[in-house]
Amino acid sequence: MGENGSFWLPEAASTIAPEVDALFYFVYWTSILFFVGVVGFLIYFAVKYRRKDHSFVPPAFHENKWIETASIVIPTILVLIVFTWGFKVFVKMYAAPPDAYEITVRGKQWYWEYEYDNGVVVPNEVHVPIGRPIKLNMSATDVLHSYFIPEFRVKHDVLPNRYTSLWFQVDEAGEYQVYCTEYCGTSHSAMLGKLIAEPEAEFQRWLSDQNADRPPEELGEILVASYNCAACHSVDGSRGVGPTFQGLFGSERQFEDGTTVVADENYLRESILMPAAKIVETYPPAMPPSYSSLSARELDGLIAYIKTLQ
Ligand code: HEC
Ligand SMILES: [Cu+2]
Repeated sequence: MGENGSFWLPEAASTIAPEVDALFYFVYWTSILFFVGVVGFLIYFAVKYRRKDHSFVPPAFHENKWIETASIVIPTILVLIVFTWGFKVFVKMYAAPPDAYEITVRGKQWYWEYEYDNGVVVPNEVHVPIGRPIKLNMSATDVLHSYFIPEFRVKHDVLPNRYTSLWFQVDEAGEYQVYCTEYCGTSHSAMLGKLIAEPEAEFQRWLSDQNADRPPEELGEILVASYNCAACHSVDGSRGVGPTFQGLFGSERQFEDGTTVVADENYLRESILMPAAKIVETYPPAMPPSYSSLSARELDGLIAYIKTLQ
């Protein structure tokens, strides 16, 4: 339980959590109000109208239309409020914003496996950036599991034969407990994971460190897919928005300005970090400059991979 948790609810750490709690407290306090009201009147009437002596015969009594109408209308209104309110929060909870950062989650006996879009796979300890929506695309490789983070008020079944998802956004750095809440065999209770929410820069650093022991060519291949280089560069010789990577390394490049160069590691490096420096002849200067922040390791990987495409 976090420092802001109460004695019965854990800390409300995600952006949706306060909304879930508000609805919960509305239902809770109206229930308390009605419980106290009903029991209060019950006691009051039991005392007030108790039979005072044995010869007493109560007078004939008719219903009160106002009380009957009120006892139908008021609960109906309350139920409708809870329905519309609940429906709104439900929709918000299950429709992830389109710009959400997506992580693949696999429930396994008995741990959670996470796969990031750059191919990093980590067991049980997931790092996420704060301040932006995170969407978990989940499936199980064996039996039913269920993904639950109490502090975020999100929970969803994880199934072997289909995808489910949930999303959340955390705005403050912290460490949270992930539970499996669907009995999944012997070590179900040990299926505990950790979620670490941290600032974007720290998260990116962590993420690139995770690739540390992957061979560079393999990392490069993954990055070409995850950074979407493949949208413009083919690896089979066909012409796309950009030149193909096949046969690129070691070949002579012709540029718009008439100069030429033999494509070595330094040329590839420059082409990725500063695409506008040299424009390949017959191609538009369409490559985005967004790769200038790639880590040295990612760059090495991409270059190593391009070198394999002869
Ligand atoms: C939106 C399309 C687009 C994307 C995405 C893109 N590129 Fe390019 N790239 C180009 C174009 C167009 C050129 C040719 C013009 C130029 O030289 O800038 C090019 C040129 C290059 C070159 C020099 C190629 C040659 O034949 O000399 C390299 C290397 C390269 N890109 C690597 C990458 C890598 C690695 C990525 C992903 C991290 C990437 N590109 C993503 C469009 C793209
Ligand atoms: Cu489980």
